[in-house]
Amino acid sequence: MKFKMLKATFAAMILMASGFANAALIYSDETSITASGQSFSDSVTLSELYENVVLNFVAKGDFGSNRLVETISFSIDGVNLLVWTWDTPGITVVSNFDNYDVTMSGTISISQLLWSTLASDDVLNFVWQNSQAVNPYPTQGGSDFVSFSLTGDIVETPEPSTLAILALGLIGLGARRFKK
Ligand SMILES: [Ca+2]
Ligand SMILES: [Ca+2]
Repeated sequence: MKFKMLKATFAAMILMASGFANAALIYSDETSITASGQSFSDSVTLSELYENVVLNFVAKGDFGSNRLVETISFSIDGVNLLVWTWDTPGITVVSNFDNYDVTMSGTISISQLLWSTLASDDVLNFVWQNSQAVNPYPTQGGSDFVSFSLTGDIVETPEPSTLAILALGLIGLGARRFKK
């Protein structure tokens, strides 16, 4: 029983030291493909600290016939995170209409090292770019679009007062154990 309590206290201390983590949406967008060689850009200002940041990316449309020229690329703050076409390894590809409409989807984990660089100024600039050969074909295989979301665990840094209360609690616990 005593050992269990000690273990629980220890776990609580580690949790406090590392901060609490909550998965949250940082940014998401879905844009229809309506032009050849279309591009997209937007930016978001960060108001939280994040870790374990993940990019979920989906591109549906004319990426299916010529892997050398029908590609999409995506970057944050000028750092290229993907260049995809129908035979890119590690992504899920579904053919909706031969040579004219495929759905490509995948997940990319952003390392903490890269994230700390990207988030250092609290602003993220998103850009995706279809190559010129990617044309809109809404009548073949349905409408074409690019969608993505960026999610991460919010790092909540504990208030100093919370830490003080925890420290007092631990001292109290220790004193009680010592008395026995
Ligand atoms: Ca094409
Ligand atoms: Ca289509």
